[in-house]
Amino acid sequence: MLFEVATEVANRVGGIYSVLKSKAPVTVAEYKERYTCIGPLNRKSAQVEVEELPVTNPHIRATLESMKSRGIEYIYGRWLIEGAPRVILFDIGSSVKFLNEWKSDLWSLAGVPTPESDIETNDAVMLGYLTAWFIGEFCCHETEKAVVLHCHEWLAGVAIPLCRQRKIDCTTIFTTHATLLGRYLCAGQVDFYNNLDKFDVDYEAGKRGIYHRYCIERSAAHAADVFTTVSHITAYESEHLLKRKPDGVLPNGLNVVKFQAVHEFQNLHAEKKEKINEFIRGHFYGQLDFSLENTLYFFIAGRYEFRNKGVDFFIEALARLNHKLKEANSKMTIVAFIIMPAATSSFTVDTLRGQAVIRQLESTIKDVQASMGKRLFEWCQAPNNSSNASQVQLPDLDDLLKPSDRVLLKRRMFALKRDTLPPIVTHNMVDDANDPILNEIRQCQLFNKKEDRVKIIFHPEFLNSSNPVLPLDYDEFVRGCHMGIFPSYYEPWGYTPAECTVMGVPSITTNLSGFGCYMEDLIENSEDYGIYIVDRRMKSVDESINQLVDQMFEFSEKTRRQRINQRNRVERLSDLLDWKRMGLEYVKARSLALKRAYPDQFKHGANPFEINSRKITRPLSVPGSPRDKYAGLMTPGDLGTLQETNDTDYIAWSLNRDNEEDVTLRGLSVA
Ligand code: G6P
Ligand code: 1S3
Repeated sequence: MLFEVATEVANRVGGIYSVLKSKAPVTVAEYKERYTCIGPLNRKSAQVEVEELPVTNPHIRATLESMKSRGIEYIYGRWLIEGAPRVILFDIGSSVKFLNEWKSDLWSLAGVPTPESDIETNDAVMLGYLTAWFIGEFCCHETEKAVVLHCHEWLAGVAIPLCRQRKIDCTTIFTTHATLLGRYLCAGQVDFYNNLDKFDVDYEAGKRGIYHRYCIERSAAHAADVFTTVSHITAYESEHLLKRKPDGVLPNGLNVVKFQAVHEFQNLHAEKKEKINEFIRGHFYGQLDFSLENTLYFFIAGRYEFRNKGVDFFIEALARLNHKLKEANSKMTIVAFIIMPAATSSFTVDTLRGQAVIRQLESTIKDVQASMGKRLFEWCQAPNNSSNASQVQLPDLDDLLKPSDRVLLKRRMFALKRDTLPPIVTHNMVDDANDPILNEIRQCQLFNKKEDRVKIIFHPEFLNSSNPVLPLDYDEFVRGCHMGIFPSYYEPWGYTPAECTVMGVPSITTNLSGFGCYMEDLIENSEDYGIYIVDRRMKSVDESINQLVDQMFEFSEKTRRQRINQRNRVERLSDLLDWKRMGLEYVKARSLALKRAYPDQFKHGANPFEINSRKITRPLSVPGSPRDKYAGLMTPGDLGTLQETNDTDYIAWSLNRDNEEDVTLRGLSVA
């Protein structure tokens, strides 16, 4: 039986939701009804994401009924996503009466302090105790099958030390998708990667007021049978900040949906780009003096973490690119979007007005077009205009365009006039004067001036198709763009460039992101495949920014044909990111967890999947373990550390690749 616990089960917040949702089809295919996700109940999202069902498994039912008899509320049902996994969502509020008792237990059990005022930590404690309660009782009922408890991130990690301390008959996996300290340290002005081994972790956590959270994270990492992260770079970070070397890396995959015909995604690009063009016509109304045929759309998107997500780099690089394009007399214009949610009150009047005046103009032109067409039709039929067989008379513009049409058109054209520059932000910001993105744009003077070859648009809200200004879902927007730019400083994995890849959109990432390192390890000449990687490890800040500028500039010089070819190549990489491949690392992690918890039940020296007990079932697909370093058959974990399942040694990973033996498996053919 597999239970996966996270705060983002049926509740979209960030990356972990994407992991669980996209992974569901492969996990359900392997575990079927033996797979259940556990999370806190958020009624608003559960209403649309979960269909309630009666509990069929007798042991789960008995456990939940017993919890209910002590006042615990929950929802059991089917998560309405592909794979339809079963979910148990605990109403955390119904356990508040136990909170103080649990907090004091956590203190005496693990020395983890939990201050009164930290609501997030209180929720983590309640979710952890509810999960451990559930698993403890469930394991008493279920004596036939082995139980794997897989918790994601510190917010869902409290259950792990509890299970260990209570000696519950299950095996545990803890996956961290980022470390708390890493995120905090990187957000400040710290040379993080060069000092990883030097930080006084308790002091640093205490200084930032997150010591108690850090304790939860660290205890989950240490108490788990198997501890994993999402990338090598985060594994390296965890080793130093959490003081346990992860047993393996579970890279994030995507549920890749292939089109029947290859050209279909190219058509989608053209279709969605036209939607973005419409928005641009409105946004730049009255000042659209650049050709949309020679315009490229770049974007950065994600959680608003100014330094961690590399927005500082992006804006500085755009300013330098602007200068370079002007110097080169380039005919190209770059429109760079920043899609990051911030506190706003509404769309600006100018933004709404821009879209309105363009739509009015469009609709007036349609009307005028229709009446001109009718007049032209009538003119051509009129016998007077074609009475002479050898000569026909065509109408003048005045015959077709009536004075009333002219007045209407002029009014629409007057409405397009404006003295101000096209805005750099689409919304009214709550704290305009102190917003880091706006201040950086101001400092770099990227004001959408006529002479600028790089224009900038900050949309401080996630996209959706009911947006009145840019009515596109995020996926559609990505398809319509030419390039995604994610120069992150702190990025344990980074779904954004991975999503670009499966949609056939080139992207720029860094060798400080899990995704960037993964691709760099897999593909030689990744730039040819539309995966550009900025070196933020060995280069100075200035050099890295210049590298980013060169990559963007080089892209701007490509012809349309070259861009189309590159999109085809990028799209071909999507198989590398498919859960069908990435999911094998999860299989290995579970296998290792079972092996550690029940060593006697594995025959000595035999294949770990050849199981000597009816308690543990064979996984659906046993991961391959290619030995040939240069074969294209490897699984992602062969770059990683989940080697114990295959009875080989841990392969250490280091930031400085020059000092490392060649443990990577380059040369994978993706052509
Ligand atoms: C797709 C379409 C082509 C279109 C092209 C525009 O490939 O199939 O019909 O010409 O996109 O590409 P661009 O890079 O200029 O947006
Ligand atoms: C984390 O979310 P984030 O954007 O805060 O988890 C994601 C899923 O594993 C990961 O892709 C991302 O890099 C992490 O940073």
